[in-house]
Amino acid sequence: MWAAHILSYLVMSKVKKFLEGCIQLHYTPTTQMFCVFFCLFFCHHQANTLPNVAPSGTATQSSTIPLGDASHAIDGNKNTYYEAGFCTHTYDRLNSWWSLLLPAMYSISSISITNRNIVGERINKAEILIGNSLDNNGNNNPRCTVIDSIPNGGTSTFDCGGMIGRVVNLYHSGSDPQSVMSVCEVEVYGELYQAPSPSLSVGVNGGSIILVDKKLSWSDALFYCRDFHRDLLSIRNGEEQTKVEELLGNPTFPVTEHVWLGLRRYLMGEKWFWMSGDDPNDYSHWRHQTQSPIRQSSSPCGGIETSAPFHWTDHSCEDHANFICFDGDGTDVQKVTFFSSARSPKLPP
Ligand SMILES: [Ca+2]
Repeated sequence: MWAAHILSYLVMSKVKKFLEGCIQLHYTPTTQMFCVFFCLFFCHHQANTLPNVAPSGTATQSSTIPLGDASHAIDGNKNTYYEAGFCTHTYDRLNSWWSLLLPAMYSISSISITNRNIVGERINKAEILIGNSLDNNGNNNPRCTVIDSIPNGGTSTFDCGGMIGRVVNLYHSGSDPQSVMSVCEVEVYGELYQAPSPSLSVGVNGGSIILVDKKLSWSDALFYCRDFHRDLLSIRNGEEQTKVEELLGNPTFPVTEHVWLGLRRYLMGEKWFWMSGDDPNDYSHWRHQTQSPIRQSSSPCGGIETSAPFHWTDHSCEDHANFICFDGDGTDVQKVTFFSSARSPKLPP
């Protein structure tokens, strides 16, 4: 009786494993339909129902040895023989990393990693990081877990509990004795949390300025820009002001009478500052030039008018307005941290 039960369990496990693998592999649609149908009976609804979103992203890594392209971890092929050309491989250097930039923000439930068939211990102690920051190549993001080990040629799944982000990294940190990052497949299971809105952009020195087709309060606009780009825009000189005027002069969608910039006034004072941390005294284009950039105002949130002469103005922080983000290389200055009780506690700062 018990022997029959154990045998039955073993057979069911094999069937379940086969069917789940069948669903995840890129077979023909008809074959996948067959697998899904039978999995309803055999898999006990334990198969990961969320899609693997990793192939929609772009993979990079700290360095690449021949045949070890970063994209091999998201090519859909779990072949674990390195020489076959379906695995990644960095050089043997400190702090090696592999990074995946997704096209939107996802709530990530789990990550599966397929290890090489030999020297699998190289993955030991690597951190799985998830977030929205691209600073330090994405290696400053919150940690999902530290990998203890993955068997040679095996696939292990790590629960990340719905962490939110569009950057997924594998990272050998400074305290980690391993130095080569090499994996054969990374699957990221999650659901769309927030997709970027349509936008219009122009290039500036070192990056681009992006007018977003979405209307948000000042603080939500700040979070949006920090999630999908670098920050709400700072205008640091006349050249950047001219670029913004070009952008606002020819919008391809209706825009509000003013759009948000990263301008903020100290609540207890008269001094305005840029959320990017850039010096607010370098350049200004306030309506009342004699009072700028230091003046008392009714509202601590600043933007720019969308018609000539494109003055900077303050408006109620709760106004839902379009806004301009900046994307590109970071400057030496430190961003100003902003907290909001309305922000979901699941979101990384
Ligand atoms: Ca692969």
